[in-house]
Amino acid sequence: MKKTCYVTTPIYYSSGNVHIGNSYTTIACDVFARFHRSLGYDTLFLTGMDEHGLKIEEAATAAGKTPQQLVDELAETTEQLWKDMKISYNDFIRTSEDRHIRVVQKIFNSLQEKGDIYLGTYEGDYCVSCEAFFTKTQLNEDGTCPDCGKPTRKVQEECYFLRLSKYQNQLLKHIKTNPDFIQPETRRNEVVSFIERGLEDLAVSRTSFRWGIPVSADSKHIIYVWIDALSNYLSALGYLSDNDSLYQKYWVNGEKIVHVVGKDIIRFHAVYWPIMLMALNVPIRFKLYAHGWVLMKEGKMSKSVGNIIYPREVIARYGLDALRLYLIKEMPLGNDCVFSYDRFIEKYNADLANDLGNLLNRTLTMINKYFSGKLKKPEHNYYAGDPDLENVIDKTIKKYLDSFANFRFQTGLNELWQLINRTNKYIDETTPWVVAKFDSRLAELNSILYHLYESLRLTAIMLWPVIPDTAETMFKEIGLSVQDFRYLHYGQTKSVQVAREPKILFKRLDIEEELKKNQTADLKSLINIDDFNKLDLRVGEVIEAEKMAKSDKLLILKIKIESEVRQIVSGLAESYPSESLIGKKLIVVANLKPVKIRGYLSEGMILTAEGDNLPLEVLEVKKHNSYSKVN
Ligand code: ME8
Repeated sequence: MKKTCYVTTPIYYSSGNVHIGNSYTTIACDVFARFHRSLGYDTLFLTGMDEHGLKIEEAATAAGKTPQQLVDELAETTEQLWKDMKISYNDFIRTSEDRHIRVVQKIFNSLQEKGDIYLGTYEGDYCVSCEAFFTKTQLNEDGTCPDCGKPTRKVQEECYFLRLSKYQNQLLKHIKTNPDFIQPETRRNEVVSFIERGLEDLAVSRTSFRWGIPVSADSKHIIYVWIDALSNYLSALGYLSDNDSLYQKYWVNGEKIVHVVGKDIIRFHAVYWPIMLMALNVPIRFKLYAHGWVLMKEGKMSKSVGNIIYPREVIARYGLDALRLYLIKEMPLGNDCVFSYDRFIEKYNADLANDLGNLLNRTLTMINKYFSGKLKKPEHNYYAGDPDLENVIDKTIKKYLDSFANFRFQTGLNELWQLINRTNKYIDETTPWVVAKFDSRLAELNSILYHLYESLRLTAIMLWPVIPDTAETMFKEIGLSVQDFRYLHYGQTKSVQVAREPKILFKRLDIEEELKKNQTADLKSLINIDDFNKLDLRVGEVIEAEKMAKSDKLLILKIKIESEVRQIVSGLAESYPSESLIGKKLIVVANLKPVKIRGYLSEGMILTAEGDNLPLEVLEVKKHNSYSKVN
């Protein structure tokens, strides 16, 4: 029987928020699933959507839709995105599906029958945005949510609780006897100290909204999102349903079970989920990998800062594999990584265009030029450096197998790039173009190119989980009709036939050009008309202008707005001689709080245009005067 592997992503909130950060989780799981499939594991890869809760109910009302309509639309767009990103999931579970609802209700009932869920009263502070309750000590000083900083609401309601405290010691024991249960170790230590501080029973139902799964015996209560959401990992396997064969195969008797989550949701997976399983007598067979965040230079991606990058925007410009490789190669397990277009383009040129693209192109060109596309396995080595290259290949394969099996993709890829670079160096050392000048050295030339070929072939196989499209193009180019992963050893190829006209896989990008294209991407976040209406813009006529003493840039202007004369300090001196402004009618922000600039009062701001190495230019009106409206 084949070994099994069950890998899951978190289920995404139905909020249309799939950006490059949370797509990292899904891509990483895809790499893990493909890797295990390539090794012959019977792999089940689950992803899906977390569709219940107050936030979704409110978003649907605001959009004039029913919650079901809203989540249906978002599920469709998300699934399409995953398909376009070559995510090889086997099942897409949605928490609004019957197959899930039935199981969650049974889980809840069974925990209640056992006495592990009981009815009580909850009093405390609730954050709608994070759908989380907080104790007084957890809130920020001003009473706002410690996670998102938004205001919290005081609530007091009857609700059901899950007895966490009862399982505290059992959970600690499990974590301590299974050191690789939570990885990386830093996250494991955080979880242990959280549990050691003492677990409070967890509120697991709500009566304040309707969009969710009702407790079957007490339907005014809705089962709170985490019990609902976490159960997806079992409901998708048919647990507690008529046909639980997947549950038996992948969970009870499975070889590998891996949940992958971002660091912000570790507690739910490392504490609440295993306790639910203990209470249900389901064996805790999973490992938890907690990854860091994809950040921007300024910090977190957020709608209010306006710095969110969506995968489609990157893919449209640089292709899917460039995005997949960047995210997987830049993210060390457990830490954060930073996404910036300058680094992205730099890595694109270095890793893809130079190192990998060149190796493929140089090798295939030479096999074509010297041997009309065909090679034979050499009978022995000729060049003294051959064993070294063969050793590097062997070592890389070992490290790749070990690190990818343990979710350490960055480590594995760094090794793989060392092999690519070693192979490029091997070309420079062996100088095939010199060897080719001697008919007597044909067998030696064949051997050199065969070494290059084998290195490329194995590289393509190891790259397949990460950049499947590129690897498959490489397979075609090097004449592999099937992706035969069994031959993950040097020297397994008997004869070679490569494509006669090699393709250029990745063209070098001009960094300056590309960064220019991104400038519009630096737009500030969206504002609504109410925000805009807060600005009081007026036409003002410059009646006096003088340069500020000891300043190259600043002018002190007297500006007449209707009957009032204002003093405004503006940085126009390098672009306009002071007298040239007199009489100009400019646009002024008239309700800016007055400030002192170098001791001079400034009561407003002049609107200007800047950029593209041009001098600052004031925005001027010709016909209108200071009684005209500006909007
Ligand atoms: O948490 N970088 O859903 P979600 C990396 N529904 N990962 C990020 C990220 C970033 N910038 N931003 C978010 C939920 N994530 C729940 C899960 S599972 C039973 C329920 C990750 O849509 C985040 O850490 O808010 C999480 O792992 C995943 O995206 C989904 O987040």
